[in-house]
Amino acid sequence: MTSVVRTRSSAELIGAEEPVLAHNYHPLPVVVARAEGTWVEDVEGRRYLDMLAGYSALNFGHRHPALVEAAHRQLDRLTLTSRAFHNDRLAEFAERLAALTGLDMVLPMNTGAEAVESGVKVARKWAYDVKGVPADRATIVVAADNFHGRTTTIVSFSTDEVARAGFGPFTPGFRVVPYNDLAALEAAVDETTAAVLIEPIQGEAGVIVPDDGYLAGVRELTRREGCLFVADEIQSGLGRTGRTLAVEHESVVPDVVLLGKALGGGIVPVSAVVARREVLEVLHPGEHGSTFGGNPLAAAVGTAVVELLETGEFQRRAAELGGILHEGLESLVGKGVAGFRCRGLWAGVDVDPALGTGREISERLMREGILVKDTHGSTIRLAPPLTITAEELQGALRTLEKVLLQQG
Ligand code: IF1
Repeated sequence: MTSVVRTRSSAELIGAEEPVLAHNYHPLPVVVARAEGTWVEDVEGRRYLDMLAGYSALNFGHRHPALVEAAHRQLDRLTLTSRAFHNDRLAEFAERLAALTGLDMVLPMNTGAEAVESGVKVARKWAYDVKGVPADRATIVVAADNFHGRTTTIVSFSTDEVARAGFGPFTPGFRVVPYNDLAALEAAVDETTAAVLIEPIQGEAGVIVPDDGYLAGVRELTRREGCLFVADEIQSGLGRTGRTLAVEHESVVPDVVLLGKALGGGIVPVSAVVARREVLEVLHPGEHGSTFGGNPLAAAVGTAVVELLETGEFQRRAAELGGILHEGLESLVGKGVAGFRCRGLWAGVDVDPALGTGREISERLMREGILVKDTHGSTIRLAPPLTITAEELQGALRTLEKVLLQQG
């Protein structure tokens, strides 16, 4: 050993972080130091099964060998050019991502919020240039309890007061309707409507799966009314639900699909707006961009992610293992679980409030070696890496059962 690593305890690191780090998060008291596949290890060497997977940014697990190899290879060759020049990795990424999603054109960005912002801008520009909406009159219809990110424009159409309060003035031009309600959507859409922007499954809201027919209904309605269907698949997409995109469960092809999270393989932030040509071709040089969007490292990792998804293996695993997750949760209903929603390897579990808040359940699971994250109230969400084995998943379900049987 030539270098000495000074190890610090969890308690020391948690305490040390407090004074200088903005307090916009309240993490579980675990300090992760390394990870591989579905497992993470803390600074004291304790191992945990990762049942959150970076909010689905780690769909392929931590440090998937094919993704790490792609990143290493690219690090040794070229990392950043800016879009002032071409790079030799971006075209392949765009072509393969478009083919994977069944759409025509790709606008590369970095974070999810940037993909949403870009989707909003492109939808508005399409409304003016193609649909003929009078200048500055375009509206976008969104759903209540949405989560699309944290920028000022995006929180402008959030209905979560914690995410909004104190950040006004807000961007106008959004109409909010209840989720999973086609009649309300129809009433809100008019000749000014550029787009309907929804999550095919609402993540932050508690993994809310709409009724069968809703997504197909949104597709039919937007086509009939002459506005765009923009699907935020940043969390639901890329294998999570057992399909490449969650909209595929209803054989729907939106006009615009927003991708992020897992597109970066858990290595770098990579997001994209993927759309029909008629929509993305409204952008001309100088009208939109990003220093980092489409950089060669991101493109190399993103291409490797697309390559993994092209095999269909991860979608298949999510569908099959989703069956185990569904059955396991079903067997816990009435035994600490008040209700749950599940699609593929993604579940929102409402714990009986008498047993504790979602936070308390998450802390108990952490002490049993399982990492999850609560959402509102007594709901926890489960979204393990799609590489999880049946045995690991069954073990996690047994641990959940044990935790639910514990004291109140
Ligand atoms: C946080 C939730 C998950 C997203 C959808 C866009 C974005 C997200 C559908 C923005 C981001 C995050 C961000 C993270 C918590 C988180 C989240 F709880 F809020 F809902 F994943 F479950 N569209 N989701 O879910 O992407 O800009 O973050 O890359 O703490 O804000 P981003």
